[in-house]
Amino acid sequence: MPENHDSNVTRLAEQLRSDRRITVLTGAGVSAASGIPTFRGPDGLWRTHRPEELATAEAFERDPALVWDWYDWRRQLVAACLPNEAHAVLADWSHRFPRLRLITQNVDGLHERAGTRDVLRFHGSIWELRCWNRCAAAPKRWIDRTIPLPAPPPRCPACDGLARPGVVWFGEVIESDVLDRSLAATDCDLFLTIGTSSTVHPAAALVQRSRAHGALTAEINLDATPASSLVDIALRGPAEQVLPAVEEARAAGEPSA
Ligand code: BJW
Ligand code: ZN
Repeated sequence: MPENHDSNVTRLAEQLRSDRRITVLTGAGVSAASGIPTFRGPDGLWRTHRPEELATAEAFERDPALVWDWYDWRRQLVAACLPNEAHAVLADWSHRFPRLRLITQNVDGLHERAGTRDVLRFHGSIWELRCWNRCAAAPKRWIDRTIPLPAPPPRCPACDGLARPGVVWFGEVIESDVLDRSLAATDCDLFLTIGTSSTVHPAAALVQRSRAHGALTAEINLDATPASSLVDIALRGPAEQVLPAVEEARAAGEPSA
């Protein structure tokens, strides 16, 4: 841990107060300790799988069975994992601080399983499906937690056409309501970006936007990212250790009853 780590932990802990508008943005690093691989980096999913062959609408058009095989595998992997200490601290804060908003790029649902309220799912959910034809008779999206999928690729219950994973692929726009609420959440007092490489847009731009609104910004990450030089507080380390340390410092600084 860098020399100034402890003082930065204390500095961040002092910012965590009920009257503060706190916005948290999370990425794959937050779920790493749960056993869910990140995308980039030495053990990341993109080391062995090309994003353009699996995470684009063109890839799905070309080979829906291949894309579903990959999502079916990831759904089984995620189902076998549990939320970790990072999820637990953030879930606690979401109840402790009424003005906290949590935006996640993760599609795994672990923040919800840890008990976080009102999660904004920026890139959708691996547990939701959508009609590929966008037929009018089907709901916009529906939940399907069946693992493994009995006969991939799954079908739309309304038109019997292909169903697709309810996630946001490269080249696709973020759902307008989610984007609007996320942009609104950048108008905050403290913006915390955790476990994301800050390379995928528009999520990566949220931290700059919060800065423009005058927020104090902080990052928790194992490695340096494009956001590291922008933020006021950069805490280098695993989220599942740094977040409990920040929570411990916050609780220690609380006036006793
Ligand atoms: C730890 C840790 C531990 C590890 N503790 N830390 C502007 C500029 C440039 C490009 C664009 C731009 N605007 C749009 C684009 C194009 C594109 C984009 O951003 N490309 C760049 C990659 C170059 N963006 C889009 O296409 C987006 N759509 C869009 O903008 O629509 C408008 C538009 C359309 C067309 C043209 C132009 C504009 C959509 C992006 C969708 C991303 N989808 C994915 C897949 C989701 C579904 C699925 O899961 O299968 O989302 S890709 C993947 O990346 C996934 C993630 O949510 C996302 C971000 O990844 P994340 O979370 O940051 O993970 P990693 O692995 O990158 O990083 C993990 C980090 O954790 C690392 O830093 C580690 O060090 C750290 N770490 N263990 C703490 N224990
Ligand atoms: Zn349909």
